[in-house]
Amino acid sequence: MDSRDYILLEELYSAQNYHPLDAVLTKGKGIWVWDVEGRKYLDFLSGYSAVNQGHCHPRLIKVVKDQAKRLTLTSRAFRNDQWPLLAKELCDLTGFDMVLPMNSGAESIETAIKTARKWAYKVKGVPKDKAEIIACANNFHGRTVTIVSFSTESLYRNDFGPFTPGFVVIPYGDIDALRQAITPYTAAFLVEPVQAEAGILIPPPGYLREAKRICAENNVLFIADEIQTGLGRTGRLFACDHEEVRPDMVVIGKSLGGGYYPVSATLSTRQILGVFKPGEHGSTFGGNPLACAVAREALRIIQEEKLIENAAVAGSYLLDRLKKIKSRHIKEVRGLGLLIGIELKPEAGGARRFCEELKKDGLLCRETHENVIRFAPPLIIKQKDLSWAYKRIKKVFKQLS
Ligand code: IF1
Repeated sequence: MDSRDYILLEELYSAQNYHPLDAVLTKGKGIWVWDVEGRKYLDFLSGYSAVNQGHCHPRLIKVVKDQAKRLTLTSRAFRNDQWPLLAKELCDLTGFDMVLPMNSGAESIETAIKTARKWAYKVKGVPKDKAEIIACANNFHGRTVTIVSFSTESLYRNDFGPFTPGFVVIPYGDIDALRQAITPYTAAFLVEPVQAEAGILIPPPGYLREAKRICAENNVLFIADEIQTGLGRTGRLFACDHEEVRPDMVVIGKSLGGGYYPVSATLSTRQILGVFKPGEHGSTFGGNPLACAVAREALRIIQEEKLIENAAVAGSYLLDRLKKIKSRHIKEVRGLGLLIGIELKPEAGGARRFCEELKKDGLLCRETHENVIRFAPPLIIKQKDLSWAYKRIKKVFKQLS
């Protein structure tokens, strides 16, 4: 079978909830992936930052094999010998007291929402069913009905109502809007430290710090969604670290599973996550031994291979070079660590065609919304490979200009 055959099957039998680039991938190693015709590509998306450690990392292959032969799923009706170790290692790494394991990022965002609401009723004293959570316009926190209830993207919301009440949406980066949105019923402020899906939007310097201060002043939980920006992507363990902001609650996912397994988690203090009593929340696969063994190794790799430091150095190298590209199509080049976006002017004809051209040149990336090309290679990437990528990006801009 060739690419066309796979594409036909997918068009025939798969729900068309994506419009992928036509690269039918069959093999991955490190920063490279290969399609079924044997063409090699540099992965500049990393599974939307879920493959920070690179594809098929040998240490993860070994851990998956070993654990798969021992024990994969017990449910939390019983205990297992991996979750307690991951829980401790996550708390040691992040400085939080407690953690609740789930699978997808959305499930952990839902966990954070339920935690904040219960904390509001049991600790803050908000009247039952009156808790409000503030979120930002152009947010992306997942695809469940509750989460899209506070999305401002009609593509994510249309035809999925009725929606969950209790959310207030304010402009991203606007500190006065946050101050004004807080009421005695506000439980939490949920924010992405960088809005990746919205187009790699970095808030004004000091915004996160001031937001945290305002939340503390009003007994409102500051919840950081670090599912995409966390675990080294922006050149620090968490993107909030760039402003030395310590959230009350952090949500992580994606590369916590090393590109092998959906693993997400909500980290917080004992006072906050301690609101849960047995049976009030959970999931079949949350905290399963295979997921935890993979996550433990995924975290070790990030630390031992110094991926956070590399993201900072490699990211600023790439950003500096991209900023030098002269093209009438470029409106702005921005980024933090290895989370970088090139925003095109409306007259550039959309970011998709640049991604299609880059694919022909062996570089896989994707547009986010209409006009932003997102670059997010695995955090293991070396400078020589970034130069390889830069040459192609520069060439495509020259070609399409
Ligand atoms: C898709 C976007 C990225 C996330 C943040 C929570 C989640 C995500 C900051 C939910 C997930 C993924 C979802 C995937 C594409 C991708 C994405 F384009 F959708 F927005 F990365 F930017 N918070 N993002 O980025 O985590 O439930 O997916 O594990 O849905 O198309 P999840």
